Amino acid sequence: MTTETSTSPSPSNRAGWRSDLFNYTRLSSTQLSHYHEQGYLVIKSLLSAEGRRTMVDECMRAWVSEKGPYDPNANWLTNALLANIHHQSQAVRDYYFNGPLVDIAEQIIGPNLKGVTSQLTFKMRGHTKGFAWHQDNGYGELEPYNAVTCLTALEDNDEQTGCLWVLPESHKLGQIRPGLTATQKLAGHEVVIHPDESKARPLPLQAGDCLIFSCWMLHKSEGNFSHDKDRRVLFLRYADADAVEVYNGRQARLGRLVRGHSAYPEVATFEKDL
Ligand SMILES: O=C(O)CCC(=O)C(=O)O
Repeated sequence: MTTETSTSPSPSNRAGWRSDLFNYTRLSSTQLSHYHEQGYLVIKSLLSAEGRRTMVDECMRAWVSEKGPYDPNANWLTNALLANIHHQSQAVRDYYFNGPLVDIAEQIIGPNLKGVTSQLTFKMRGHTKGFAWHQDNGYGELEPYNAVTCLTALEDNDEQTGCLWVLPESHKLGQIRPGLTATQKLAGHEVVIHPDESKARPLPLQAGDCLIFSCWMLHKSEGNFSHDKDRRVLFLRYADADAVEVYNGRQARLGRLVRGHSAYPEVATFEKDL
């Protein structure tokens, strides 16, 4: 399911950043039902053309300075991920902390919210390794189980360049524990689930569109088999402000509070002045 956005800024946002970079929207009840029933939703045009340009420029500066040119011999995670991109890009920081996804995450999760992951997930041309079927909660189980992953396309993508695939309604399976040890997780082992793929569907996105899905949604992507196009996505994740890391002695997940309040003082102050 895809949806259109309006361009009116959220009344709840504070002043002081370039809101012309983003298109604000609220989910309709039909959209919310689709998200809860199917486990995912595509939202059109959350980035304006200027927002996408600014974000790509800032992200590429960070990517090139850290990664250099694509190296087929590098580890797959090195080639695919750049963590904490909001530390290096103002446009990402504004989008993550004050952009339209905050309103959307609030509608799904509730009034108390934190941002728990920001990273680039890129498959530059030549990068033909995909991501196997997994749940994002399989890489790091957060509770409560209502965290939302948001993948914003920085350019048009499709099956050739390695768009996302989802298995609609698979979030109803609940938490799947892939059995990786803490050491394997730290070493970057890949979570691999083998579901019945007969109902899987590719979700090509246009630049500026955002695919959101549940922490239990099974998703995968193939590699980028284009010779002249990159597949660049901004990956953000939001969770309840009191969400804990089940795999880490149920300690509070650190993440910037973007709405409401947290019972954990370490969350209330985390990246507050960033
Ligand atoms: O970027 C992709 O193609 C897949 C990313 C993904 O599945 C993830 O980071 O959880």
